[in-house]
Amino acid sequence: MRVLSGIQPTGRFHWGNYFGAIRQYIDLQGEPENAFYFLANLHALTTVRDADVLRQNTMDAAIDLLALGLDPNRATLFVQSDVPEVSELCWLLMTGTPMGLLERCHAYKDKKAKGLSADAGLFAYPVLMAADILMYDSDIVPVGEDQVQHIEVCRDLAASFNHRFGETFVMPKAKVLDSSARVAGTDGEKMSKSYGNVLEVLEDPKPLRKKIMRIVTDSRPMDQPKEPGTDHLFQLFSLFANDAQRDEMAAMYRRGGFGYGEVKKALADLAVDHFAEARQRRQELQAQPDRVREILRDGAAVARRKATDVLRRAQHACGVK
Ligand code: AQP
Repeated sequence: MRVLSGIQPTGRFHWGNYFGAIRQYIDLQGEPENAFYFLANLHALTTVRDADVLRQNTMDAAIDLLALGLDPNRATLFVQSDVPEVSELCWLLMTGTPMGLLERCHAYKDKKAKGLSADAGLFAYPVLMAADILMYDSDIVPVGEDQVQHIEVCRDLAASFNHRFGETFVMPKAKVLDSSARVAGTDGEKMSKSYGNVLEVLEDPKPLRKKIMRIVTDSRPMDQPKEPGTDHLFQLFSLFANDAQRDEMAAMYRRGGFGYGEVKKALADLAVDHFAEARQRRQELQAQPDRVREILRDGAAVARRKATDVLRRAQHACGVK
């Protein structure tokens, strides 16, 4: 049983990335051969167009994942482009991909709808993502809710390749955590780098507190009771709170007579505390870049061994070898 997931080094990780995906990576690690996690720098190229920034982001992302608890003795961590086989597999899949399937993918549709520019890389991104997954015979893909559609595309492409050329690919399944499938940003929309509404995981306490205090809330009078279930500030608080803290906060919402400033302060205290150890570990890792590079190099060697096998199988099946 192999778990695989990728994350883009497009900037520092935010709470959506952590609670939607990274936390699952850490929970699901066990044996390095069975837990593959990669930094999706080829995907990131659709948004990061500065070579130095992309290289730096990739290193930062590796350090952050290790600081947050990814353990190279229990998981394989690598950079996507260090396994070039994935680009060839992407092409093998691309040739059978209907345009209409990609036109329906919401990551592309949403960006277009928001007036953000899209290139062919963003349009074809679900096919590269399918190659990323199928390349390693992955069984389980832990992701946030926004990626479930892309896993469905991957399954469609695998099924159609298998149907045409004979059993080649393992059929993967998405794994989504209900409680944090879609983390809201500071404006209540999905937390997303491109929407500018993120709270970063390893941000220093002072600027983090400031951003939390600026979370948008409604303007109902303080004495009015409020429904916690539909409030994004309460959702964010719940990510960090234990059951007792959550119940107490929910009761306060229903009673009314409180200010959102109190909730924000409680959220900031919990969040700063939650990531304190990881912030410390990050500082230590930052001082050992060679060690981090070595982890990535070793990870790529393990991933590439598997990728070579699967690519050979796919090439053979479709007749290019
Ligand atoms: N708001 C979110 N709630 C839950 N999970 C989320 N993920 C991202 N945002 C949320 C999950 O994080 C993992 C990494 O995905 P990614 O590398 O594609 O990150 P992203 O989508 O690039 O993050 P952004 O901020 O949304 O970037 P832009 O704006 O550039 O697209 C995935 O498992 C994803 O589900």
